[in-house]
Amino acid sequence: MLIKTGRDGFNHSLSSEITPHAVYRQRREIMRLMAGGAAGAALASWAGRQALAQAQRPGKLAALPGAKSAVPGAVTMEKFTDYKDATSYNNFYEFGTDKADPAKNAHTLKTAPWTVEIEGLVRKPGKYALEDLLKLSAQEERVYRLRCVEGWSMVIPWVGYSLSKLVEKVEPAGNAKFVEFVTLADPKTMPFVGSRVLDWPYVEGLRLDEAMHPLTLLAFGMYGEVLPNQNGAPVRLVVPWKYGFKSAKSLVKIRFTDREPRTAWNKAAANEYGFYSNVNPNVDHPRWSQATERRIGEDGLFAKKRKTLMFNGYEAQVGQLYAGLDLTKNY
Ligand SMILES: Nc1nc2c(c(=O)[nH]1)N[C@H]1C(S)=C(S)[C@@H](COP(=O)(O)O)O[C@H]1N2
Ligand SMILES: [Mo]
Repeated sequence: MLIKTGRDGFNHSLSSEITPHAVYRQRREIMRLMAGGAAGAALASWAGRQALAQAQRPGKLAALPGAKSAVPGAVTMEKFTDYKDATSYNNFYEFGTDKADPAKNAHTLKTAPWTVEIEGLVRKPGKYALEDLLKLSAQEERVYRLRCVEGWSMVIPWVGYSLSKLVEKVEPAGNAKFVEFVTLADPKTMPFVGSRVLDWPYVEGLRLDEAMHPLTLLAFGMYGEVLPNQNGAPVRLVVPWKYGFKSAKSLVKIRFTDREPRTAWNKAAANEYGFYSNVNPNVDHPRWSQATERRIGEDGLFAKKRKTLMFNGYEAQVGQLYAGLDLTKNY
């Protein structure tokens, strides 16, 4: 029988067996059943109620729901990475270079108040408060693969909207060809800003047409909640067909230019990290192969590596952006 013991009124020995990811998916299943009129049966089960209670807040952060995206290719059906893995295995060098560092150190990041400044070759420059950015367009859920150049990948349900919505609103000038993304570099709250690992602030860039592609996501949340600090709160980019480092976290400035921006990784090692950084299994990183990847959460003894897909599996959607470009030279 069910004994109410835990803080949230449920039996903890049982709840500990349910991962946030599992309950999140269960909740979606419940929503589906409810829509189909089978709500009674689903909700009658304890597991269902547990799922509903926990999954609404997998990380106990503020809820940020998004409607399922209708953008072609925006929702992969692959299994989500566990919320716990997605929030404890991170790259966010401002908080340390070890994968566990951001989860340990990023609590010092102050995410409110937050503004994103729009500048450069644009008709409507200015500072946009996060609250206004959040409301600029409807929040969508996008389930994207994200592949790191180091050879690991995750599948994450992001919440946000196409960056193109913001770009259209600020009206780039006719001579704007590139977009530069500048992230926060605050030595007071970011312990590794000042270290020599990178030339701070962390800067990334896209061609304007890449920035305008509907899959390029301005993300405010994941797993139905606002972003945890270590994942780039309060707002970041997610560019699913490019290596993870293109997806700049904790954005403070978006600058429109007529020249290809110099990016943080390109400055650090130009021969290893080109401007395009499209996921391409046929172009090795100078120090290792990019042919396969390890999906985070599948690292058991018998876990097989996965073959990395061209453009991380988004070739049908984005391949035409690079027609005529030599992808072995433009890596
Ligand atoms: N500001 C900033 N953004 C960043 C990074 C960083 O170090 N600083 N790392 C990048 C890299 S290398 C990757 S793989 C992804 C990782 O995102 P995740 O930790 O949310 O999975 O963030 C990217 N964005
Ligand atoms: Mo990365």
